[in-house]
This record gives sequence, C-alpha cells and structure tokens, in this order.
Amino acid sequence: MAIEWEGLLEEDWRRGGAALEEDFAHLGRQLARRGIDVAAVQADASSFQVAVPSWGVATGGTRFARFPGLGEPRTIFEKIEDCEVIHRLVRITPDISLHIPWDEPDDPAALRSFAAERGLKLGTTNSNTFEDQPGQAHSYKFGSLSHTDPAVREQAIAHNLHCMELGVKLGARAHSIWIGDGGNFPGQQHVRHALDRYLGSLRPIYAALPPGWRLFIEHKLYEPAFYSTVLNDWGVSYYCARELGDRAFSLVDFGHHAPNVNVEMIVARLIQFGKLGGFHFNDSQYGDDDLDAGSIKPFQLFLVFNELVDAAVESVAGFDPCYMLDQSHNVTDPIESLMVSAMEVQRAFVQACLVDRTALREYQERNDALMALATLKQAFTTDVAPVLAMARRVNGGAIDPVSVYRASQYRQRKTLERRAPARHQAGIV
Ligand code: RM4
Ligand code: MN
Ligand code: MN
Repeated sequence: MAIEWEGLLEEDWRRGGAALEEDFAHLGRQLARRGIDVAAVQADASSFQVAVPSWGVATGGTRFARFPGLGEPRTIFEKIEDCEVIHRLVRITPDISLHIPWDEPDDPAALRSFAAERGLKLGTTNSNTFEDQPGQAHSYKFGSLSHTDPAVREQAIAHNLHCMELGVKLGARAHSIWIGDGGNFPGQQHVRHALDRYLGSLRPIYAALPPGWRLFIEHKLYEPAFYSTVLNDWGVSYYCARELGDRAFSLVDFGHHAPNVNVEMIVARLIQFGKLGGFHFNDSQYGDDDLDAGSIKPFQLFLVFNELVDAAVESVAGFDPCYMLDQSHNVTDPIESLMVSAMEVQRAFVQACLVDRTALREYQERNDALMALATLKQAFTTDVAPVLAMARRVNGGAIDPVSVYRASQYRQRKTLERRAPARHQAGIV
C-alpha cells in the first residue's frame, strides 16, 4: 500500500502551522529592525539546493564492522526511492550524485526517467578506482590513476571515461574523482613521480569531458593510505586543476584536511583563484569521519558559507560551486540523517545571508576586531528555523520532516518489502 504523503503533510501543517506563523512573524519583526526583509530571506532559503549522495542512503560502516540497517535499498532504483522521500519532505534535494560502479544502471535511460518522474536529477558521476571490482584485469591495491604500471593507469582512465559516457546518458553535468592512491610507509612512493603520473592520467580524462561539463578533483590528506596521498591538500589540488584547464576545479570535502585547518580560508582562496568546484558536506571531530553536516562544528559551516555568500554578493567571476553531501551513517537512519544534514547546510547558508556586510567592511577597515566578530555572530546566532520551515511549507514540504517521516512508517514498510538478500553492497563505505 502506497504511503499517503499528502495526508501526512496536511497533518504536519495543521499541527505545526499556527506556531510557525507566530515564530515566523516574530523573526520577521526582529529582522526588520536590522533592515532585513524576511520574505527575501525566505526566497534565499527556497533557492538553496544540496545534492544527496546515492551511497549515503544505505547504512555505512567502519573498517571494523558494518551493522546493516533495516529495509536498506538494494538497487539504485530503491536508492532513488529513498532520495525521493528526502526531497519530498525537505524540498531542497532534487539532485543525486551517483557512484559508479556501485550504481551502474543496466538501462541508463530507464534510470534517468525513473528519477525524472520523481522530480529528481542525476547531476554528478563519481568514479571508483579505490577498490577492485569482480573480474577486473588489474588491481588498485597499489594505486589507480597514479599507479607505477601504465596498464593499471589505463584501466583507471578507461573507467573514468566510462563514467562520463554514462553520465551523458543520465543527464549529468559534472564528473568527480577521488582516488585512494598513496603510500603507507615512507619511501614506498616517489612522491613527485606519483603526482606526475596522476596528472598524466587526468589529462585524457579532462580532454574527454563532455561539452558543458566540469571536472572536480577531491583531495584528501590520508586514508586509506596512512603516510602520504597523491592529491594530499588543496594546494596540490589547485595546482592540478590549473594545469588541466578552465573546466577543472577543486572539490572540498569537509573531512579531508588536517585537524584544525582553517577550512573557510581554503574555500576563500579557491574562490579567489577561480578554482572552487564544489563541496562534499559532512562533519568531523578527527578525520574523514563523515558525520552529519553541522553536527560537530556548525560555526565552521557558517564561516564557510560566509565566504560563499560574500563571493556571490561580489559576483566573483566564474563562482558557481556545486553543493553535495557525502556522509556515512552508522547509528542513524540514513534518510533522517540526510534530511537533517541538508537542512543544516541550508541553515548555514541562510544565516550567512544575514551578515551585515556593509558593517563588517567598515569594522574591517577600522580594524575593529571585536565588532567584526560580533557582526558575524549576530548572523550566526539568529534562529532562522522559522524561515527554513516556512520555505519548506510553502514549497509543499514538511514543517517537521523527521516527524512526518517517522509517522509514515516508511522504514518499517521497506523492511518488509526489501526482504530479499541485498546484492553486492560494496558501495557502503
Ligand atoms: C572518500 C571521498 C569520496 C567518497 C568516498 C566513498 O573518502 O570522500 O568523495 O566518494 O570516500
Ligand atoms: Mn567526499
Ligand atoms: Mn571522504
């Protein structure tokens, strides 16, 4: 029996509508005193979108164990069904990033229309040369695009070309590459030569980029290689993107930096140098923890959006970053985590839209550090929840997405429906 989403949403609007109106009106008066029109802020909230990772709707795992969730999607079609639920309730996630070959469709046209019928699109392809697939000729145990053996590099290049060919059929507009290449021990790899080989492999991939597409390269400090990685930080990423050409960009995953690195500075610099391609949003305490966005360092997320909104306000040439979530869910229902994370990223964006940039400039000019920070804090501490909820409500989503989702019993129903043993689930990282 299909879930009666309309009825559940009407119940949510009925239950939360009056309080929302009251809170929204109050926030509107508060913002008006600061010369901000709440309707414009609501429009900002509605304009925001962040893509969901196909691999994020299944339960993740650690290198110690994986505890499968109930009713997990077994196929890319079932993953899209889960993504549909997320978008239906939060209204800001119409785009899905696909991992190939985890989500390799037998019939790309059928997958594309399956998504389109649900108001979803498949905007980015992500290649996978960090694990071996059954029947593969050459192993990636010692690297892929930067491997010492040209035959392995050729295989990894061919896989990326395949992803883009597939992406064209799916209507994607960008291809994203993260590799696991690196070394576990000092001396294992010739550091400079490995980067030369990586770049040499990226060139034919870049040359094959379909018209109108962008190429994203994602750096990462460590893991699975624990001593060195080939694309280890944003500087190397920037260098490679610049070497490749105008359509190559750096992608920033929040968990891929050394602890305590100032991520907003990295973002600002990549904007300044015209090479910010996009984000993998998540949060972390230590490393690539892939926790829910905004769960550990919400102020950092806000500060990143402060740079992004500032660049948009200044109309920095070529500024058009692509927003994506990249998380691994181990102790929560992935659908709930992705909904909450999407809203947290949206919250940071909306808060950053509230920064009084004229005042901030003046404080910066006058070297008034205290008031400059206070200006940022004023925006960051503004509770924009009513604006986010109103944007969802007006766009047909839920005031309280998690409650509606729980009331729908979607997970329980899928647990019954998706009883057959899961097929290859290597996509669960
Ligand atoms: C990596 C990286 C990639 C993601 C894989 C699964 O650490 O973040 O973006 O595709 O994990
Ligand atoms: Mn990532
Ligand atoms: Mn990662």
